[in-house]
Order: sequence, then structure tokens, then C-alpha cells
Amino acid sequence: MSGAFIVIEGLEGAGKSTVIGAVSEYIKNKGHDVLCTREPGGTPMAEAIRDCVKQDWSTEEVTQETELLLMYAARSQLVHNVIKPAINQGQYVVGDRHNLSSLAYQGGGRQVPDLTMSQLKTMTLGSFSPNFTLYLDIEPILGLSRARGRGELDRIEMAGIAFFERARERYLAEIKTMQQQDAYSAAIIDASQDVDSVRESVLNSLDAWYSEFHHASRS
Ligand code: T5A
Repeated sequence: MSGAFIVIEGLEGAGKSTVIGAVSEYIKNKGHDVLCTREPGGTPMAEAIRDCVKQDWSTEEVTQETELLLMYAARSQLVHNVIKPAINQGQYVVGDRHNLSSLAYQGGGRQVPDLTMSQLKTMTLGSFSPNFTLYLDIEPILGLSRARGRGELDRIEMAGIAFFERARERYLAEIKTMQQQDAYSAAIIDASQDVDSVRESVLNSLDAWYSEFHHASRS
């Protein structure tokens, strides 16, 4: 039996890492093996790319093309070497970020043209896409203040507020399109709530998706 790919998305400080444990726990309780991944990262090479994209290169400008290509290089390594093999073995993969992050940050935030985004996606992932996306929606000001409370901001987190407003707008637009194509493919969670309420909303949405997914894969 094939597994599934569940992705948690959202801006900085939305609470993705905070809810990932609850998502994994839910899936394990349903009797499945779970593998958690993060992007960029998740293989030795992709983790090296993560360090590279997050660090501040001070005097050297990181071009938006470099940033974009590094994100897709890391994703290609992870999907090919880890995610697809795990799903084929029946595991449920829970991803902290995936392709939607690139659409939001590089497509929306950095304003990389749509054609470039879709060409790169097709080249590296083909038709591969998550079974379910949980988008934790938060105003950038609140998310960034949470991220700041956690420690120093990295290179991407230091982009201006307008960058994150554009990223959020793109997230919301993409999620809307996904839901129009398949109502069960994605859910929006109000991430400005307290931790317990966010967790509860996440689990309710996950439960609705799981019932539908399980039902569809049995019939
Ligand atoms: N990126 C990534 C791209 O530009 N393009 C891409 O294609 C990809 C894949 C990744 C960076 O790379 C960029 C996006 C990022 O800038 P990262 O370290 O993985 O770097 O960054 P984030 O995923 O954004 O990690 P964060 O830790 O900032 O966000 P999380 O995981 O959403 O937030 P979390 O859970 O760590 O929480 C942050 C703080 O808030 C508190 C937590 O305790 C923690 O202190 N918190 C709450 N406080 C109050 N109420 C709640 N509901 C809370 N939930 C969490």
C-alpha cells in the first residue's frame, strides 16, 4: 500500500515546527510509519544547501536566481532520495515546507516570473505533489515577532515586511486554487491563535482529510 505526503506551510513563526509533532502523532495512532522532513534540507547535501541559503554572505549579494536554484536543488535531492522511496514503501511523510514555499517566497516575495517557477517545478518534480497541505496563516508582523523571540533572524528572515506580505498573498492565492481543484487538498489554519487552539484546528482538518483519503483509497 502506498503512503502519503502531508505538508505544513506558512510564514516564519507561523508555528510549523510546533505542530509537526501533533501531526506525526495523529498519523502514528492511525497505524502508519511516519517520516518527518524539512525544506530546504533532509539529506546530507540538502542540509549543506540549507546552511548555504540561510547564511548572511555579508559583502556578496545572493542573487534571486541563486536562491531559487538552490531551493530546487535541495528539493530535488530530498524528493528523489527520501520522500518518494518512503511513500512507495507505505510511509506517511510529514514535510515542514515544500514547493509552495518557493511559490510564496521566491514567486511572491522575490517576484520571480510564473513561467520560470513552473518550468523549474516541472523539471525537478514533474507531476509530484503533496496529498494534503496544511497552511498556517499568520500576519507577517506577528510571525516575525515570534521568530525574533526564538533568536537571531537569518538572511531570508531579514527581508522587509513587504516581501512577507507578498509571500502571504501568494500562499493564500495558491491555497484557494488548490481547494477549487480539490476541496480536500488543503486547509487554512488561523495561526494567530494560541498554541493549543492551533493544534486543535490542525488536528480537526487533518482528521477530515484522513477520513476522505482513507475512504478514497479503499474504494
Ligand atoms: N524558504 C524555504 C524559501 O525561501 N523557499 C523555499 O522553497 C523554502 C523551502 C527556512 C527558510 O527558507 C525559506 C523560508 C525560511 O525563511 P526555517 O528555519 O525552516 O528556514 O524557517 P521557518 O520554517 O520559517 O522556521 P520558523 O521556526 O521561523 O517557523 P515555524 O516553524 O513556523 O515556527 P515555530 O514552530 O518554530 O515557532 C516559532 C516561535 O513561535 C512560538 C514557538 O514557541 C517559537 O518560539 N510559537 C507560538 N507562540 C504563540 N502562539 C502560537 N500559536 C505559537 N506557535 C509557535
